[in-house]
Amino acid sequence: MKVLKVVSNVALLMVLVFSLVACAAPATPAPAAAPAEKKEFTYNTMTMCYPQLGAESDWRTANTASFKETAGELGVRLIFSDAQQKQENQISAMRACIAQGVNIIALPPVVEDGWDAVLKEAKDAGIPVIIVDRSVKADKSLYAAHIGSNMVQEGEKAGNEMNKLLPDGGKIIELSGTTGSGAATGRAEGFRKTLNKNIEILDSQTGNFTRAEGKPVMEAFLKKYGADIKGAFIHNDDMAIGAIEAMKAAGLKPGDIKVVSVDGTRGGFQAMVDGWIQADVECNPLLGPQTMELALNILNGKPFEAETLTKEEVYYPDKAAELLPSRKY
Ligand code: GYE
Repeated sequence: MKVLKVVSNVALLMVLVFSLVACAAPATPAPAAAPAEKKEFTYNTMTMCYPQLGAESDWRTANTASFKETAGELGVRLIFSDAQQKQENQISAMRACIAQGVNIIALPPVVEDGWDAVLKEAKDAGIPVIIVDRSVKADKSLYAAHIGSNMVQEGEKAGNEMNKLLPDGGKIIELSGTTGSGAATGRAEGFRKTLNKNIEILDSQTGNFTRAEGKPVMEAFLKKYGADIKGAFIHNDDMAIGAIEAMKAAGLKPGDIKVVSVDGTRGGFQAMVDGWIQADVECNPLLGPQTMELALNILNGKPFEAETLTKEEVYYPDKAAELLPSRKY
């Protein structure tokens, strides 16, 4: 009985309170536009989706490690996948993340075109997207920010190095990155912009950023153009390492062909120590910490940079041995 009474008293009280609130409402209207208290994200409450494009190079391995390690250190929940260099896999991974209701997506796009539909799906679901590393050709309203390297500038640096290495001009070949990727397109463009007129690009083929594909492409170049090749612009260190194997097999000595490469991985540094690469344009894969900080700012409505470009140098054989032990990737 006693319990019942308490219950009925509570019920009565609640009716009273509700009617009071209801009566009071018109007198002191709550500001109609006031949003419900917005929760502040912390690293511990943030879920980030990272549909990685593949595992094609040492650069990529370091980039994956940077995201996984940073997430582990900060307590971010990271949903990671590997698309094996296939755009359709990246798109399905993104769709799965959207369906799961992640807070934010960081996308390293394998190629530049073809992202509009899935970016729009993310936007409609209220999930901001940060484009990481390579660029996309999509309307800027479809993503929140981009963080990565200026690929055109990397190509320009490579062109300057080739000019210095072949002051009297000569014929060269280009081993390019994945066709249609922002990295390959930008590097090719910047390179051609700065290359001296007395240097002729005999041929350009893709090696898809891998050692395995870089080697046969170089073999074919050597067969076709032989001693005419004075220089090689190679879009990453992994393909350069594959190409060096082909050069060795063809009986060439370090420096016979002047090689300008990109990335600045340990493998690239070792090739400089061994005399095979004459200049290595740095491209920094360690984007995890900056991307997660950016993500938190975006989610919390704080000011953030829509474009963050990584600071990068050019490395040469003379310092390679000294710097190699301190290289992080
Ligand atoms: O140079 C290459 C990797 O997109 C910057 O992709 C990246 C490039 C990098 O496979 O090694």
